[in-house]
Amino acid sequence: MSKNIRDIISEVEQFSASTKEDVESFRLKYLSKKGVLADLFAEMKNISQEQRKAFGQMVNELKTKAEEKLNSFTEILEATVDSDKSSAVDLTLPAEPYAIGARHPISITRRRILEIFSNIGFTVADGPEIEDDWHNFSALNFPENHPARDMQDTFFVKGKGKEEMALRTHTSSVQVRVMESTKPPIRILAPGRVYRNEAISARAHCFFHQVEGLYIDEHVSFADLKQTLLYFAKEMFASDTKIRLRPSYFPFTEPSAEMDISCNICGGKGCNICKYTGWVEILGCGMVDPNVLENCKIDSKKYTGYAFGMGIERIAMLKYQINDLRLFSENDIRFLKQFKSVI
Ligand code: 2NL
Repeated sequence: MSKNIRDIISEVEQFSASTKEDVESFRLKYLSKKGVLADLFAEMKNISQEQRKAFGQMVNELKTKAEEKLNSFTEILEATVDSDKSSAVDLTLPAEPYAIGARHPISITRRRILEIFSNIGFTVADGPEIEDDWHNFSALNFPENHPARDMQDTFFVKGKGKEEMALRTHTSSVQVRVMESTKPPIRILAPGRVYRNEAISARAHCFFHQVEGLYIDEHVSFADLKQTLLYFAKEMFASDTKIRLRPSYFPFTEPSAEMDISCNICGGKGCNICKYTGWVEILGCGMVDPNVLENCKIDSKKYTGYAFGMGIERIAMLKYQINDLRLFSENDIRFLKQFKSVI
């Protein structure tokens, strides 16, 4: 009997397998429930007491050998499949479906705003989010004691031994940089993220996105501003949209105004969105204060300009009827995937 098992052991040792099928037939022959090993274990009870120990040892040796062999077959087979993908991959199978995402509503809205103004000759300018006092406040005619400079309104960051810096509170700082370095005519848009120290709610956040516009040339008038903004409102919302300007105040413009559009939800009849007034505020604007031009070394006797600023979130909320500012920054996939079809 032991002679017999020795033969089986050497058979196992010499077994060669080059395909998955070979390996499986090896497993079936030696290690399956009806295989050689199972038979030998079953035979154990028929073996005489004296021979049983030697027999058991032989069978165990065979078992170890067979298992080792099976493991090495499997390893070799996996390694060859890995290194030779062409035979492992069925190229006739259909491709994995590709999960297509959606643009963020802020991106969609920003792109549309830029497109509308680029059609009438505006180009895009960029600048830093961490600004010095001059570009964020002083050049823009903010007095030394203006409340916007307070810790409650502006985030300040300490530079290493350098002057205290602010997270920009508007993208006007970008426009100051352009005015300082460019001779008019200037016709630019400054899109970007801005920061304000506000408690987070449905209507306020500590950061939001803005697009500001600036046009400086000889003879630029308030009529130019009004007509440009009317064109924008019609393009952004609906061709029958009306605008209305209300006097306002900003340190960097004089005169200043806030612009409303006719409510495109109720068509001016009165609803929740327009608080039953028929109008909704969408932006602030005005003629660039001569002090600002002079701060940027632009001759205010020769040049005039208009500027405006709008919150991208606000425009997107009106356009898509979104009622909570927090949705924009929570990354909830159920919100974001609703914009799949919008470019
Ligand atoms: C608003 C109002 C505004 C400006 C931004 C501006 C920039 C320069 C000079 C003068 Cl460099 N003005 N920007 C003017 C008026 C209003 O923004 O409500 N933004 C969300």
